[in-house]
Amino acid sequence: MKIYDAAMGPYPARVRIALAEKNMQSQVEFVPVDLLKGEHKTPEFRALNYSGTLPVLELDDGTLIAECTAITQYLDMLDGRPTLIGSTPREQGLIHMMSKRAELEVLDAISVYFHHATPGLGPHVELYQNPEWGLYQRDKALRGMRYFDGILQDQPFVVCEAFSMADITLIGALIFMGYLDVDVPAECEALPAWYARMQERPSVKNRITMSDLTVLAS
Ligand code: GTS
Repeated sequence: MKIYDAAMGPYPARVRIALAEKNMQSQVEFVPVDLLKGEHKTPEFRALNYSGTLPVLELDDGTLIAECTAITQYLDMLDGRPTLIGSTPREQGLIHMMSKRAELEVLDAISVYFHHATPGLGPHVELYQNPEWGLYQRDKALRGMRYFDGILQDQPFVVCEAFSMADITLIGALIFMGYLDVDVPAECEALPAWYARMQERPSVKNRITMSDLTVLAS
């Protein structure tokens, strides 16, 4: 299997965390794609993923699976013992819902803020920017964080009593925020406490970060 990604990217991190949780990193070859050069918007890359985004999983038979949720689902099901997407219909429904909610209300909103209201990936990649839309999405993300703070006041994980894909999606959002000037609202206590606990997990703690790349480049 190959995964086209950018090592420090918040969305790719979701799949890398899932791989580490499943202890499957050695089964994958990572193919780096340079976002700052806009490699993900070329016709060659769009032939792999119409949406022009990372990550993309390519199976040995050439099958292409994009979208972090779909990739995580595929990887989690491979051994027949899903631990991230839920094992009962109820768990699967709840985890899918909350992962989608973490995407819609926080992670994707932060991403829109980045691409529209900051320099984003630079002028040759960001061909259309709407700063007002970006700031609106940043505020949406702040509301989403307050929502998840409320959820996490009553339970240790985003869904039920176990770590899941829904936690991974929300971790992706906080990784993205860490690169930007967006902070968790000051009144939120459960969300930062949850994130501190998440960062103790080897799958999260040992991931490649921006500072690792800076060290490698120096
Ligand atoms: N819905 C997609 C998914 O879940 O996979 C979104 C993927 C996405 O936005 N990926 C980012 C991307 O390709 C990668 S990263 O910014 O997290 O590294 N962004 C580039 C762009 O131009 O949108």
